[in-house]
Amino acid sequence: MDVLSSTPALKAKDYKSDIKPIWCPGCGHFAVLSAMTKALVHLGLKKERVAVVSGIGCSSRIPAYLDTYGFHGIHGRALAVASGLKAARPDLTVLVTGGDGDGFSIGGNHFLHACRRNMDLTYIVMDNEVYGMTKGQASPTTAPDWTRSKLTPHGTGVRRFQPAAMALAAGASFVARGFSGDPSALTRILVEAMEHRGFSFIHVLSPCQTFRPEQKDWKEQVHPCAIEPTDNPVKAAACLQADDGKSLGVVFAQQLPVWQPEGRSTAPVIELEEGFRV
Ligand SMILES: Cc1ncc(C[n+]2csc(CCOP(=O)(O)OP(=O)(O)O)c2C)c(N)n1
Ligand code: SF4
Repeated sequence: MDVLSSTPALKAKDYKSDIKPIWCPGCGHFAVLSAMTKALVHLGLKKERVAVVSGIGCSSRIPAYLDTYGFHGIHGRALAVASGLKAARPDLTVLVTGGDGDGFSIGGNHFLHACRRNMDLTYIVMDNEVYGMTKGQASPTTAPDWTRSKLTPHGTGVRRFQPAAMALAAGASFVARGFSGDPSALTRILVEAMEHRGFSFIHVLSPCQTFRPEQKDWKEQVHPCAIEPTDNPVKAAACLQADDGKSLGVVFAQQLPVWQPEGRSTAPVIELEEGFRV
């Protein structure tokens, strides 16, 4: 069955909160928000069974725009918070959202260890190769010769971080790339990612209209991934290493051991605090 034509109990708008996004007109993040609500519709998830956790950035505002449980956290710490939540409440579907700055700069170490821990989380990174919220500084995915930021007038001169290849190498059990300019395909990827048991990483190309206007050309540059989804990490790695960063689709999906702590802490917070007292 086509994931976009199922008959839902809730509609996409039911998953949206009353808060209107304050993103710039044309920001790619609008389409990602919309794809997320459509994926939730398809999976028929009850709003109270879903939690969306983020860090800080334009992309990290997403929890406020959804009528699910949400936590708009601190910069780079979304995966730490989400992992704690999933450990305590394995019954919830936990989604994590953020940007390339949030996830790969300050949050880079959490990213690597979340991949290898392989908890059942879905991590959606909206990559616009810039820090949008703080007005256009270079991020780890910015090309070394991008000179439009006053902080790096000669470019960073530093090789780009390769999010999908890194996720695979670090142990993520589902790796895909989507594009905000193709929201239907992105919705399908999100559905697959949320159905996958384990850590799903979705690298979403999501242009910043304001600080990277040239990214409007991405719609001419994206193309389908060279391989069908594989459970062979060597094949997936070869594909991603040869990749231009603009190929779309699910690259890798494999059932790997999922880390989930046994039992739950029953200690009240006051008792835990006591344990840390010096
Ligand atoms: C500890 C800390 N350091 C720096 C910042 C400033 N800061 C806020 S958002 C952000 C980067 C946002 O970029 P990205 O995650 O790529 O998201 P976008 O805004 O592009 O969607 C930075 C550096 C902060 N809020 N907290
Ligand atoms: S600054 Fe860029 S990322 Fe932020 S809302 Fe505007 S277009 Fe989107």
